[in-house]
Amino acid sequence: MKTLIPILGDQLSHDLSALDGADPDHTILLMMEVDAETKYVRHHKAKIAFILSAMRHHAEDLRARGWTVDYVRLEDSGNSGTFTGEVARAIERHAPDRIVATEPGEWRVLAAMQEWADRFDVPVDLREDSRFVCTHAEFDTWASARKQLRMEFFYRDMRRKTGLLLDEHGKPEGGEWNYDSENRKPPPNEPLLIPQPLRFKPDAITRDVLDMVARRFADHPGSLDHFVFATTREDALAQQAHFIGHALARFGDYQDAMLTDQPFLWHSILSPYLNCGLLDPLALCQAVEAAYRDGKVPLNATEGFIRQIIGWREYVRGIYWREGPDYAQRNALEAHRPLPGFYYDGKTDMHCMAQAIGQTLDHAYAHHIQRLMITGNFALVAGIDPHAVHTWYLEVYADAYEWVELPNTLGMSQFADGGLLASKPYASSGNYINGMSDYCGKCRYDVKAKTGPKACPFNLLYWDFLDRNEAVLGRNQRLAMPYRNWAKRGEKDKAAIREDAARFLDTLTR
Ligand code: FAD
Ligand code: DLZ
Ligand code: SF4
Repeated sequence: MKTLIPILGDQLSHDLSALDGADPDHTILLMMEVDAETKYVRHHKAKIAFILSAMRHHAEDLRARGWTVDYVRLEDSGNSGTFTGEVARAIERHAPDRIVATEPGEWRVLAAMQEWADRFDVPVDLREDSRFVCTHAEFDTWASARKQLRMEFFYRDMRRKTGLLLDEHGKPEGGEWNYDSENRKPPPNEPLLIPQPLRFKPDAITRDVLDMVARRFADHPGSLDHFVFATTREDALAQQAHFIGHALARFGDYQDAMLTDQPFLWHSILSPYLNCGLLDPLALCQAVEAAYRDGKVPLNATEGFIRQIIGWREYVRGIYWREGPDYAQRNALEAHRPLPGFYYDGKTDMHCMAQAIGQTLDHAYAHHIQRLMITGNFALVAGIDPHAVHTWYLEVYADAYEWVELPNTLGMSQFADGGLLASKPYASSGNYINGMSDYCGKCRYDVKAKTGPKACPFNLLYWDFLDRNEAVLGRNQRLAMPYRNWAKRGEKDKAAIREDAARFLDTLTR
């Protein structure tokens, strides 16, 4: 029986469920570079180059392991531009008896794949993606039994399921499930000790892709000048080992810290590789646990890192698939302001925003707190349309696929799902940013000023945000204290904040 197995750009794993039981002698693996995927949002140039180069390297790797790979390049003549069109052409070329595929990471692509059986009159076996710790059914069972879907309890179940960081009695290593209270220190004053991620010199395959992307996607955001991503499994594993050896020990301590012109700090920079399939999340967590058991890294860093992967990463995926395709349309705070232009060029005199956006355009990377508490926080308190914010995050990060980006942006960062994912909005004044970074000392605004021409825009917008959204947020217990503080302010004071905030917001749309 001849089998056609399409492999998508984020399915670059050898243990893909579609390959289970496949016989290399009777199987054609189909890989497709298609316009529709490169253009459904205006992806950062480096994101496109990373995915296409990783796809081309993976095809070589598969061939070296004995598979027959039919690889369609973006500029091949006759390329129809869509997955469905390319599967149709491959059916003509190979006349397969059946199609086997692993489910995709987006509702949009799933809808297209679900039509293949009818459209092509070939049986389609669409398999669950086994590269995640939690299955769809397990997440549904967990979520159905609860009123509130809090990550912490889900995470404990994933610890029990994987056996990660459990002692011999099945209890959490060290006695606690979560060591966050030992994490999140302000930035260290020792820039010379900051480890830098490995930089991978583009090989001939990557150089070809970079040239093509520069030509074809010149109007997309971002730069190709700093492209140093790993594009093979071997190199991604080298970055994994480098992170564990040089940065992991202080990952927990400085997880939330931000420093001018230091894009990476003690973060792993592994999300692009995990999400496209070059790295395996469970194997990564096991390697991290092994470093702890060998006494090389402390428990707070180990637990903090593992929580991000088997906790947050799995949890947001569960939410994405459970909530359905209309999740992307939610707008609980009815925010409708357009995304300011400086999200695409970094030209703003807010130093924190210029830093987070600037490094995003350079590297297609920003770490979690920059995404959540700088660019996300600003969009939230400024009342930007969450769908526009979602589109931006999906475009600009090399690790962005809808299953992981959407719940993080729309739910966690913009509170547009009304609190399904986060128990309160991640909104803050400049004070938080000042505490976790060195940004404010280099800014033209004064982080201590609450009103007036030098007032930090985050200060104005934070209170204005609470004021504007009191009808929806006023009864949130976790916001009781700030609302009490707001209520205590005199009317003159409140009016000054509202006026200054309105004046500032006006500059965004002009
Ligand atoms: P590290 O800080 O080293 O963390 C280790 C790993 O934990 C990451 O590689 C990632 O796989 C996982 N992780 C950590 N936090 C999360 C989280 N909240 N959700 C899922 N996985 C997590 N992550 C993406 O992979 N793709 C996205 O498109 C994406 N969009 C985001 C949008 C917003 C608004 C926010 C607030 C967060 C987003 N994240 C996204 C989560 C997180 O910011 C990135 O995973 C992280 O910054 C990647 O950098 P790193 O590999 O150096 O991570
Ligand atoms: C993101 C992306 C891009 C830019 N290009 C391609 C492509 O040409 N071919 C491909 O197979 N995948 C690409 N991808 C990743 C897909 O968008 C991703 O696999 C789907 O959204 C399913 O998650
Ligand atoms: Fe950002 Fe305000 Fe600090 Fe400037 S003063 S860096 S705008 S938080």
